Amino acid sequence: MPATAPVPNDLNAYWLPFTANRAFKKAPRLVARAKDMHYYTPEGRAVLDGAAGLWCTNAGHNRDPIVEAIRAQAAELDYAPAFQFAHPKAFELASRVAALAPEGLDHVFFANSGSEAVDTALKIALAYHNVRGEGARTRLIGRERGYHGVGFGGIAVGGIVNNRKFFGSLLAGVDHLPTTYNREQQAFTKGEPEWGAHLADELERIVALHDASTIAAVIVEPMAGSTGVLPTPKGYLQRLRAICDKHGILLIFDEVITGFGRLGHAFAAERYGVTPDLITFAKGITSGSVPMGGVIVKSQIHDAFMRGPEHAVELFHGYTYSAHPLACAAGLAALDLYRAEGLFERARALEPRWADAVMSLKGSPNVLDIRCVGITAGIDLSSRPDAVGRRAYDAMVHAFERESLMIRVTGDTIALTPPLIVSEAQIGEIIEKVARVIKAVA
Ligand code: PXG
Repeated sequence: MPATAPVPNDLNAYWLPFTANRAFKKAPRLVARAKDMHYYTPEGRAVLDGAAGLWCTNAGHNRDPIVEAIRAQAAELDYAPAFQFAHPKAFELASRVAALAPEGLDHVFFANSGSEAVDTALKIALAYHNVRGEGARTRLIGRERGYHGVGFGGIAVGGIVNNRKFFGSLLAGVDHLPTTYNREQQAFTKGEPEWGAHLADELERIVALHDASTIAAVIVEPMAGSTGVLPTPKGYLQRLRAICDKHGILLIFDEVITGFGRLGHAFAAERYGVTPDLITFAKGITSGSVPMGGVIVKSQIHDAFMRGPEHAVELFHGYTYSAHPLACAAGLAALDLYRAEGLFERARALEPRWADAVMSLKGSPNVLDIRCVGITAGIDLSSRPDAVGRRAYDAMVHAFERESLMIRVTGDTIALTPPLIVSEAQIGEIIEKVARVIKAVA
């Protein structure tokens, strides 16, 4: 076949990420267009978005101000070298992000995804101890059932078996806190469970085992999204903060999902009144419209690098597309939109109504637990015998094909996380559709 031959309707070449490729290619699920709360299939069928894309389109889809900002930026400056040069919007966006972060987190390093943000944060943590003369602090502590993207650093500190077992021995010197989820103690809790703060004390055990002088950082999600919406127990993050302080360990909040309004605040750090040393973000920064991620860093960490000869690079790290002009333009427009429409406050105000709505699914067939916090929910279904993940997979397919609803599933858990513009009527619609889906896969 000549190299220029057209390849119409060929599904073969594209290897889809985190997807059952063979099943998908037998019955593809395509979306061609989107606006606000809906996708549209190539045939024009409207599909209600119960997942904000992949937890990212917090302002809804194809919002005019974001579309316009990207269009204008593409016409004005397509690319600027990220190393040794910069463009004005990179500074503007960094300042805006820092202003949203807790006091003291004043510096922003840009990446292009959550995975890159996590690897960046881990590397800054290691290098920070190094430049301070504590280079023996190389250990990184994550948590079981944590998800920190798919880079080698992220899967090493992450706590998902399938993300780890195929890829070798990963980073040396990583350890994990236990998961904070316990169904017996926490089932059907709205918001943060009462039980489980003591699990933070496991960090003391890890410190005793390895010695604090070998530990660089602890990384946790304030709410574990990917493994099925696991809100941290009341008081847990405060305890983690105290133990980290006691031992000179940096605390990283991975806010790739919880950032930009998902839990009713700019960052979950604000919701919990706990200030980490670094915050990773991605997804909602541009409302999913252009890839972007980054790390917000405490001044004292940033400043530790700012020494040595002034012509010398201080941190040997960065990406060709760090602070890409299109992403910066989209980010500024998204932040303007969040502010103009009060979407973080809206999420906070809607949370009780959302929680009541999702809890109404209690008693539906096979529902073992429902958790919710902010505008998110995780609904655990019992597994089909000998086919873990099959019931939720069937639910996802049925929701899309028969109920015109987009949901996310992980294992046998349904995750709901609609854009923050979701109306009360649309919340009702999502829940009615999910109720029918759960019955259909019983
Ligand atoms: N950290 C956290 C906490 C995440 O949730 C990443 C890092 C990695 O981000 P990137 O941009 O590299 O994918 C994530 C991503 C799901 C789902 O449905 C979750 C994510 C991505 C895709 C799907 O659970 N989280």
